Amino acid sequence: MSTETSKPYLRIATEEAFAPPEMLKIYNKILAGSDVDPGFKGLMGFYMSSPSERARHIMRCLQDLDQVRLGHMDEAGIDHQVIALTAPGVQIMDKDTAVSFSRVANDQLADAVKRHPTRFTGMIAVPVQDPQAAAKEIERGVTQLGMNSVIINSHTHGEYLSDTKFWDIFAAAEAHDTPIYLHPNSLPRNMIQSFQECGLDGAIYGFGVETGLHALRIITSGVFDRFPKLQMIIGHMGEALPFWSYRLDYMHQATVRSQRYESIKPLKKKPSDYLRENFYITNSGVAWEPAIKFTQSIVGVDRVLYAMDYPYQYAVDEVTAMDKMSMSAEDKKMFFQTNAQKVFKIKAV
Ligand code: 1DF
Ligand code: MN
Repeated sequence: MSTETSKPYLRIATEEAFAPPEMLKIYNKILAGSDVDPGFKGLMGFYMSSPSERARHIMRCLQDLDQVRLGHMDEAGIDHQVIALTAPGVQIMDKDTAVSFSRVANDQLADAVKRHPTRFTGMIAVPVQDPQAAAKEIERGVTQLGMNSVIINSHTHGEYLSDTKFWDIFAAAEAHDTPIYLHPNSLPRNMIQSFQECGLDGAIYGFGVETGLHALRIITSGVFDRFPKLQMIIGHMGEALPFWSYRLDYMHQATVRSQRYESIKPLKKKPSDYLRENFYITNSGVAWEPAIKFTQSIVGVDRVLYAMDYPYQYAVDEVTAMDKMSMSAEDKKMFFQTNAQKVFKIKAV
């Protein structure tokens, strides 16, 4: 029996990042300006200037959409990557640059998918700063570029998608049936100090806290009552929200009943119902069987997907650990392959 035909599943990694060299030029300009966003400086300012081996390796991998990346995928046994513009993407740029550069980035990613259709799928980057332009870019991504999902790197200059001024983006995503991957960003100005002073602002903790907050703000603002078919994806084991479900449901109801906050309004469903019906969860950065199984038990095996977070967490041994999970063959195939094929509408693998 050849290894090809005996493979029980394909491994599709769903939160993988790239950075066009042209975007790094724009980042360098922003970093050279005055009053640079401290989160951006601490994140991309670090990776782009650090002489450390980890940073240099990440910068090289991020900019490649051909042999370097494919070599690493082969080495780790990753059959297919779902690729998105790395955080903060265009969201750190001024509005006009974000509008024009998101098109450039999406064209480049679509070209790479054309070069390697069985290996890559692309997400659509959108200029959140201009919701109408973002909605148009979703339409262009779907109809012209063959892409079927959207990447948003959490807050945009401290603003959250719970604000109704952004809801044209949700309307477009729902209309085009494109799930939105809500990926972390560095912490906004008004939040970063107490995290950065102890070194916990990044992927170690701050990212998860802020992105979890963002997802919750989207839920509690009533986005899914207004757009019931909208689907979102969150990484890092749901940024811990599955673990919070019980308390969220209890306290949301208690807060509504006591009319404590104008902003906590009654919803049609419990917060955890939206988590179960409107979110897919990836295990990016969390190659840990107990957390994966717990999340499957909360949101269902059809809503938990594999992700590696290449190149930030390029760890070959983690793939082996995930292969070894004690899980039925059917559930493992859903986790590694079929859920991703369905959510991202992947045809060629
Ligand atoms: C890091 C982690 C950076 C993730 C990322 O993009 C990222 C990091 C700039 O470790 O600095 O996507 N991550 O998703 O965990
Ligand atoms: Mn990531």
